[in-house]
Amino acid sequence: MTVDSGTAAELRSAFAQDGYVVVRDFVPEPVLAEIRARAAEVVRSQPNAGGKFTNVTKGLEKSDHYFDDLLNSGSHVPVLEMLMGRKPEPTTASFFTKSEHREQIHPHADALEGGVIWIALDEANRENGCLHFLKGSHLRQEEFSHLDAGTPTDLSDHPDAVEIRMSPGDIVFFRPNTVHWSGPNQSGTERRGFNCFYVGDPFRHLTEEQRIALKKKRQQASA
Ligand SMILES: O=C(O)CCC(=O)C(=O)O
Repeated sequence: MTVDSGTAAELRSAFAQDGYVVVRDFVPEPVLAEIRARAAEVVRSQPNAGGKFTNVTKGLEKSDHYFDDLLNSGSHVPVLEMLMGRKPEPTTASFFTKSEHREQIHPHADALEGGVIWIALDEANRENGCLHFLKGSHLRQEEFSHLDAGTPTDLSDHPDAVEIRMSPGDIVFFRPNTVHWSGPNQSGTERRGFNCFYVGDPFRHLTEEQRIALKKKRQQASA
C-alpha cells in the first residue's frame, strides 16, 4: 500500500494525538499466509520463547530470515518512518497467539520511545481478545508508569479506552508508551497477531552492571 500526502497528514496527526493509528487492509493475504505458516514453524521449533507469556514468541528474525527481512524492510517500515518522523530502529519481531482464556496481556507500555506495529492474522474482536489502547496515554507517561503486562489492572471503563476490532491484513501503528492490552479469548478459536518493535536497544541507557542484573532477573522470571 502507498500512502498519499493527504492520508499521510491525517495518519500522522492521529498517531501524534492518540498514540496509535489503524490502517485497514494493509497486508495482502499471501503475505499473511506466509507469516502464519513460518511463525507456526518457529513456535514448533522453539516453544516458550516468550518467557513468562506462553503465547508470545519473540525473536522470530533470529530463526527465519523472512522475519528479518520483514522487520527491516517490510512495507510498513516507510509508513512507520513517516509517522515517527525518523528512521525506525528494528528491535525484534514477535508472534502473539491467543487461544485460551488465561492468555491475557494486561495494560502496559513497552518502552519510552520508538514505534511498534501489530498486524492481525485472524479476525480480532472483543470475544477473542483484540487489542485495546488508552487513547493519548503516550502523552501522560508518569500516570501509567506503574502498569505491568503480567499484573491485572482493569481499565475497561476508562473514558479513553478504545477497543480495536481488526480483520486479517489490518495493521495498527503505535507508540510503545501508549498503554495497550488484550483481554481473554472466549471464542474457542485462535487469535493470532504479528508484531515488530522499533525501539532500538531498549537497554542502551543501562550500565553493564544493570544489564547483568536485569538479565538475571529475566532468567529467574522465565525459569
Ligand atoms: O497480541 C496481544 O495480545 C498483545 C500485543 C502487545 O502487547 C504488543 O504488541 O505489544
